[in-house]
Amino acid sequence: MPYTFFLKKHSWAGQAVSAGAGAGLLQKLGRVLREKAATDLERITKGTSRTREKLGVVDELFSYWTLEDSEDTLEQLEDLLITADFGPKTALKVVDAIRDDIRSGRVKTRNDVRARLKQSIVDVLTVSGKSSDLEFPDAKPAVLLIVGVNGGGKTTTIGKLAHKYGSEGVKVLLVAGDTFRAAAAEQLAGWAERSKAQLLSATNLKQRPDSLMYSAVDQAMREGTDLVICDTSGRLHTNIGLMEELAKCKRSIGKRLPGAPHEVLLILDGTTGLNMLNQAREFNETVQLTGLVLTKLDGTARGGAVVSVVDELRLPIKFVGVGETVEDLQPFQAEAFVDALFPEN
Ligand SMILES: Nc1nc2c(ncn2[C@@H]2O[C@H](COP(=O)(O)OP(=O)(O)O)[C@@H](O)[C@H]2O)c(=O)[nH]1
Ligand SMILES: [Mg+2]
Repeated sequence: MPYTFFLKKHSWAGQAVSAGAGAGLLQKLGRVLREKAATDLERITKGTSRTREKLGVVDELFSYWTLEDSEDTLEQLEDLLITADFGPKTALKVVDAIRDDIRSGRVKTRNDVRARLKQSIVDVLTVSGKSSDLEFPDAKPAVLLIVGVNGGGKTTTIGKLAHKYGSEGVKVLLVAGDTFRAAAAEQLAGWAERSKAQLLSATNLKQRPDSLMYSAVDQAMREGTDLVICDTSGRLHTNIGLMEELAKCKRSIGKRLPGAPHEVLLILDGTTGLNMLNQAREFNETVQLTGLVLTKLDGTARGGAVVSVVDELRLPIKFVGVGETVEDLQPFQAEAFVDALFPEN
């Protein structure tokens, strides 16, 4: 694997961070994450096996490639991409890009078409004008709101983020906004302890998550905390009442600190198929997402579906989860992801 390529190509640490005292620390963290990303490539490759098996047929298809029959091949390719969860619109877009290049003479050989396919997917995954880094503001604290359906990996991702930032000396406060289940606060408390982050959880059963988040931001402002990460209850994107509650949480954070939350990240379970798209639409509508985190890429992930989410909502994937321990979070890198789906033999 050309690890150095990824290190050179991506400026994880460089772009986004401009927070006053926190900036240096957060940039340093970026470097740590980037180095880690290289060594974990293998895990994504292992985890996306289900999608890759489906896409393995693509190479078979290309083995019969002739320029004269390219239209046939492209139609079959479109079908294959749809089977691999890309969704019809995105599959068509990817194939159209190749078609254009065949017409203009830029794509001629089997190798050309394969390379163009990969590039075409990388292009979809690279959201122009949006950083795949966390975008921290000048304001202190930076506030992240983490949302998603039940079991997607919200709390685990928060634990991993707390660990990464905490181990670099960033002062982190975790907010147990999943007030529905007592076990949820306990789970977050465990992560707080492991990552030596502070924790704020409801003191009584009546406390609503929006008021808890208001208090958390208030506390962070008073205590000079760098980063506040708010956990939320998992909710079905179809549950209007709960979705409205999420909007309230967001407003209440902004009431205490205008401009916050600075990032609203949707956690997507990498093993779900196209239902991801419906989830993403609804959450985006309710709380205006700033980015995505794709979890469980070490499992039987169906990576294809996320391509259509990025394509439709133009939201960058900021991180991928590749396991259950604190170390298993890495910044998203489109080239690496696509290489995992279409490995070079
Ligand atoms: N294999 C794997 N499991 C994960 C990953 N992220 C979360 N999980 C597991 O998924 C389950 C649900 O995670 P949790 O964080 O509680 O989800 P939440 O309901 O969204 O907060 C737990 O068993 C986690 O250990 C990941 O990247 N890889
Ligand atoms: Mg949770």
